[in-house]
Amino acid sequence: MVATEQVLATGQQLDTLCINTIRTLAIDAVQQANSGHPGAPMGLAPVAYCLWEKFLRYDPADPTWLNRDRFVLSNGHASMLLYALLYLAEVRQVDDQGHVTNELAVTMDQIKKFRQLGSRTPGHPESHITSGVETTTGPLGQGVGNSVGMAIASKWLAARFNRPGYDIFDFNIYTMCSDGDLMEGVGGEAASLASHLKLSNLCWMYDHNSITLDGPADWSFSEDVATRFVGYGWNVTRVVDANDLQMLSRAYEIFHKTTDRPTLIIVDSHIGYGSPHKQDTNAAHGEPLGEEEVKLVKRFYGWPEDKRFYVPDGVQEHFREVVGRRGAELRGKWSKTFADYSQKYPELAQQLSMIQHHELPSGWDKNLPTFPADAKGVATRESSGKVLNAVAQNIPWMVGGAADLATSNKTTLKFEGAGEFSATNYAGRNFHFGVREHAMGAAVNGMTVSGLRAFGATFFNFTDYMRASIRLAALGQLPCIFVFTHDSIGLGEDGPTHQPIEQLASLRAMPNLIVLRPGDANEVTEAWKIIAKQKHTPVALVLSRQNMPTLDRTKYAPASGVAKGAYVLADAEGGKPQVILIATGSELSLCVDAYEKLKAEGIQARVVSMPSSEVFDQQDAAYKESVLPSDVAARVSVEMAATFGWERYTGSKGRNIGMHRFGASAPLKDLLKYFGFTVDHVVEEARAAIAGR
Ligand SMILES: Cc1ncc(C[n+]2csc(CCOP(=O)(O)OP(=O)(O)O)c2C)c(N)n1
Ligand SMILES: [Mg+2]
Repeated sequence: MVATEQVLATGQQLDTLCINTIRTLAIDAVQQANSGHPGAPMGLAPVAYCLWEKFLRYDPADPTWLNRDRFVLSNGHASMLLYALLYLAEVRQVDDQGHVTNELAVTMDQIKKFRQLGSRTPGHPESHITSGVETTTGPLGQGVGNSVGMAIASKWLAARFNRPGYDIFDFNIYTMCSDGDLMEGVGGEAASLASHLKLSNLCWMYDHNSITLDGPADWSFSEDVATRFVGYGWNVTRVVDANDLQMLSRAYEIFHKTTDRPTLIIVDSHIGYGSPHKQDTNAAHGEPLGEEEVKLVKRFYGWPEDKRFYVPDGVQEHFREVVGRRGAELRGKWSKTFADYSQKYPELAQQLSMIQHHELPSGWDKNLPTFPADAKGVATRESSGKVLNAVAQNIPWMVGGAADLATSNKTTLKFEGAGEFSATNYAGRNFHFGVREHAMGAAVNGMTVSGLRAFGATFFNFTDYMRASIRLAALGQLPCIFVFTHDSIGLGEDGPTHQPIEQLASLRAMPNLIVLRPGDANEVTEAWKIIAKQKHTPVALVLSRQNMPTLDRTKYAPASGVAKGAYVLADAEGGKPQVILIATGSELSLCVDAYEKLKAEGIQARVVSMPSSEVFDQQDAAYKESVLPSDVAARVSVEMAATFGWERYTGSKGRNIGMHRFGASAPLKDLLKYFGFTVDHVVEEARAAIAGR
């Protein structure tokens, strides 16, 4: 052998050794946990390895580097693939303050604790737990959706922050995905949006392994994916053997050369590559291989059969020398450029620091509107549109849009320079997500995880279409802003298909989500203050289509009480109520009217406005007691929605006015009467509560 061939041969051997290390780590971790999916990492290891080894611009020493390429594992069930890569590349853990530590994000100990309580290696990747995990994945389709938001963020940041000679942002998003990701509707919505926006920085690697959990993929999936994606406007390329590193490299190079659209690399792979069982049959594969098969597979790989969690000499070194060194060089170069940039454009550099840490610029709350008392009032969607326009002017990286309902949702940013985001203007701040609620949710998550304060809007009823994304925002601790208008039967004539009933209760049941349903225009302003301050919690802002009075705050308590989630708006003389009326949103003024009527009758009532039960629950016991004194059992909640959950605040003797069926198509005033949202009904229930009936 001549010297060059020798080098090549050694190089290839080293590649194989690295790839098989990833595979066997996945096999051993799943076996030890007696739970998990070894097959996908075994099939996909070369696809991920080729990317990390040759192309990914990523410095394991700083997983917070702003311009790092993002690797997203949308088929989150293959989590061990990601954990093995993070381990081998020695990616560092970032602490709660965002500082990079010397600790490894994934140690061998953590790999051995795969899927165990408190480990950094949960069953599916969770970005708030493990540094290097760019976004939380597992529900198929969400990761590909997130990756579209990340690609949007990269383009937006580049358009807003790059300056001649200073390409601060040009990062790419590489997303591994599976049959399930492409079967899920959200995957299709996201793909459609990505090509419409010509996101050339987005690459999906599709694991075309012809199998799903139930059996052969063609039991349920027989379309021509390539043709579908060509139809979307993607650049589609194919690698017919997942083990062919050369062809994989070529495919990644094609992606790099493609400047006008996203790229799909269809990779034909064998799930459980190397396993006599899994490879050739359609056996179920979401389970450990079993001791016997582990041995057979290791023999096939030329691996010592009895060694577990074996990392041969040279593997980690190779990652260090190649991935680590390239990453360090690239980041070093970038940091020098960024240092110059910071000198030249200190304001922009400072903004980037705030973006990275979800911090607010000083003066973020200046010029927020206050609204004078007005009996006719204004819909909260209207007042919210005004407040949003003020807040967004103060926070230049607040961006977003609606799922084709911007004029109804009132979310358009109208001030000078806001602009429309499009394939020809990546600097725009108004987004048109199209009638794609789910992809909007997933994209907003991806934009938020990239530092932007992104909002997405639709009718409240359609939260059901995007709920999985809202849930991942909550789980992944992303401060996303979801704006939902047409919040109840109050929307009127559109009828029960559009009238939310159970959505409030169901979103309130979701951990780490703040639901805010403000009760007048000034409460809207206060609600936006809560939203702006979030760093780890998404908010669902729930707004009305119909007008509601702007309450006279000289007569009633100031709206600043919203900051505590619930507050006493109007009180009994001496603060000793016989009955407490609790309301949110448009029902607040109804309770105020009932309160006045009760007062005229000599009944001592209190009105509590509770725009956010989550925020109220966080207050100390003394405050909660001051708002809802335990010795007042006569309580009435009023909300045009399912009453589920209100018992927590009204107690066993309380009464709940709400919706116990779907709504109806009719003018608002008829609906209010028909469903009992009248002053007389509230008064009647208040009397009944006092009487203990
Ligand atoms: C939304 C959603 N539905 C169902 C599942 C459960 N699940 C996990 S993997 C999988 C399908 C596996 O098929 P494929 O996507 O082709 O992945 P592969 O098994 O080939 O790795 C399913 C249904 C899920 N994770 N997410
Ligand atoms: Mg599959």
